[in-house]
Amino acid sequence: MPDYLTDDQVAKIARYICLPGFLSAEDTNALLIRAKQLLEGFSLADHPLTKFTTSDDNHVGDDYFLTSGDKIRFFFEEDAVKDGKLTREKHQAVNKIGHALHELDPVFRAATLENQRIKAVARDLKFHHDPLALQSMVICKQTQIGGEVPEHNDSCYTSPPSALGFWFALEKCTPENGALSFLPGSHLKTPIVKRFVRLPTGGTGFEELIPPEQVPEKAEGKYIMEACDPGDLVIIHGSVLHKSERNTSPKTRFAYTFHMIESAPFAEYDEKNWLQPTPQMPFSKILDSPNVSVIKSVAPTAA
Ligand SMILES: O=C(O)CCC(=O)C(=O)O
Repeated sequence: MPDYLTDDQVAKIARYICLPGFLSAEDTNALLIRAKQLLEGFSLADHPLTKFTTSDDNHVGDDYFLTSGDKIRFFFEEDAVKDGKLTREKHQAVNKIGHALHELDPVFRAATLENQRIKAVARDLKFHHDPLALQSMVICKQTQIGGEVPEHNDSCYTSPPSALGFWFALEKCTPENGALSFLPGSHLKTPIVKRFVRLPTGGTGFEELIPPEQVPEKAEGKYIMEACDPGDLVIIHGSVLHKSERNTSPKTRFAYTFHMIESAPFAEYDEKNWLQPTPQMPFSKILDSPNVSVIKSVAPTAA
């Protein structure tokens, strides 16, 4: 008998599942308030004004980004920095906060590594033997200039691919402020064709996994938008294509997300990945004791 999910929900992880009201109003509010405190509190004094952009030819690759895996750092919206200066107040200029909130910040840690419901979901899904948490972020989608997140999937970390995204709405997410959309079934038709890696020449870039002439036609279909209320959790299969549009509305769209992957020896972590565990901060386990067996292959399965 699953602890938290229904059997139907477990079956749907081959695409994505939305769990309304996963976080209580109190817990959601605590995360939102904490995110806003962090935005108010960080210093611009030694900040390199790193922007977060997802376009292929201009991806973040500076040291501030590359060494952020075990820190809490602040990345600006593309349109919030002009001629080396912020065009608005810093708390309204940050695109995302990352990438070790779940390790370092007590409020985000409580919602992630110490969250009994997350452990129950990991046990119910049996998607991983011994899941690890990594890359936590608050995505702010600021008013008017909130950056779009182009179509992508999240399976870049391990061989075989094993990522699940846990994405929590902290505010109401609507078509106007950049709610997430998904391409159902894309996990079956879209092999992982490239991944975001550290380049030998420095910085980051995309490594092609399949020669361009062998890349199959793009998965066809209609994106489905998941409008969400604060506290809803969307669990995203690592191979499912998803995206979110630019926010030009007067309302922010704060969300908290982290990724869950399989550990060795069941999956091998890619040493080229931009995000590497450190001796001081290895990736933390989600479960107190591993799942005895997995019922979902980490490779995509039919929905
Ligand atoms: O929050 C968003 O708009 C995008 C999130 C996303 O793509 C992800 O968590 O992988």
